[in-house]
Amino acid sequence: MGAVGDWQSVPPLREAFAGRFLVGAALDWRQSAEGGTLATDIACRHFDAFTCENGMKPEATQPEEGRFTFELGDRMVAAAERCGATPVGHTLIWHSQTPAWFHTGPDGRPVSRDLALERMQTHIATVAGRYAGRVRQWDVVNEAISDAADEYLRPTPWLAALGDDYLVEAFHAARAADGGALLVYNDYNIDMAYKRPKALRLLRELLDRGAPVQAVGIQGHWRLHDLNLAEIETAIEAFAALGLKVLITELDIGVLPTRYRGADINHREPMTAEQRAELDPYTAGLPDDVAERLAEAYRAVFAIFMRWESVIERVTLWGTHDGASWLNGFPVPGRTDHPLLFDRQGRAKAAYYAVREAALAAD
Ligand code: 9MR
Repeated sequence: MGAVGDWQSVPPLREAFAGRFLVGAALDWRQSAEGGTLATDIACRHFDAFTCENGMKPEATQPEEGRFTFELGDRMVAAAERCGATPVGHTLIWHSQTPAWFHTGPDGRPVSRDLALERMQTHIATVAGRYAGRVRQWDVVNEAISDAADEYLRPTPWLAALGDDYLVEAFHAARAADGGALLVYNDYNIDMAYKRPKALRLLRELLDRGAPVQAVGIQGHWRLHDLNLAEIETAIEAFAALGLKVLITELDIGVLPTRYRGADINHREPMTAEQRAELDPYTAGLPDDVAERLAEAYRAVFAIFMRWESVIERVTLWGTHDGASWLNGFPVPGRTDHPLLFDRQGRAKAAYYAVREAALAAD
C-alpha cells in the first residue's frame, strides 16, 4: 500500500463506474513497458479501457508499405487483458501520423483512386484484422472535419484521392475486418457550435449511405478557462438522437493559459523567456484554488456523462498522470500542465475525488 492519497491506496476509479460505462486511459507505449511504470500501474488499477496514445497509428503499424509492426499494439492489448480492461484501437485512417507513402503513387505523384483504396483496405484489413475479437472499439476515421468556417471536410490526401467516399469505405473495411468491434468516428471540438453542425451532417450522411458507423467520439480536449457545459450536453443529446452511441475518447482539462482551442498538432505557440511566468505559472505545483476549480470542472462534466449514461459507452482520459500528458508540450512546448486526475507523483488529485463522487452521487 502506498501513502494516503497515492494511486495505490485510493479506491479503483473503475469500480465507481461499474455497470455505467467504461472509464479508460491512454498509454503511450513508446515509453512504457508491461508494468512497473507509474502510468501502466495507475492504468491497471483505475481504468478498464486502454488506448494506445500513439502505438496503433499508421506511422506505427505500417511505416513502409507492406511492413507491418505490431509490437506496441500487441503490448497494449496484452496489458489490457492482463488488467481486465477493454483494449481500444486508435486510429485507422487519419491525416496525421500517416506516412507519406500511403499517398504517393509509383510515379512519385499523388496516388490514384484505385491504389489509395487498395492501400486503405489492406491497412485496415491487416491492422483491425489482427486484433479482431480482442480490440472491442475502433476509432476508424479520425478528425475528418475542417475547422475552417467555409469548409466542410478537412482537405487531406485521403479526401483528394477518394472524395468523401473515403469515410464510407473505411467503415466498410473495418466492419469486414472485425465483425464485432464498435466502430467510431472520432474528432475534437465537435461539441462546439462552430463544428457540431458539420459533425451532425457527416454522421447523417454516413448513416444514409449505409456506412457501419455506430458511435461518435467526442475527444474532450477541454480547458478550464472556457469550459462550455451547455455545448457538451447539447452535443451528446444531438449525437444520441442520430441513434449513435457516444464516447468521450480523449478527455483532459488543461489549466494553462492558451489562445488556441483545438487539438490540431500542427498548431504551435512558442514561448519566449519573458512570457514564461505568465504562460507557465504552475511549474512548482498546482495551487489549491486552481486544483479545486479543476475538480469542479471534472465534477460537472461527469455529472453530464452520468445523466447520459444510457448512450455513453466509455469515457477515456488522455493519459494517466499529469507528467504523461501531451498538454505539457502543446500548443506551447515545454510547459507544466496539470490536466488529469493523478499528479506527477501518482497522488490522487481533488479532481479524482470529484469524479468518483459524481459517479456515486448519481446512484
Ligand atoms: O497524445 C498524442 C501525442 O503524444 C502525439 O504527439 C500527437 C501527434 O499527433 O497525438 C496525440 O494524440 C492526439 C490523438 O491521436 C488524436 N486527437 C488529438 C490528440 C492530441 O493531439
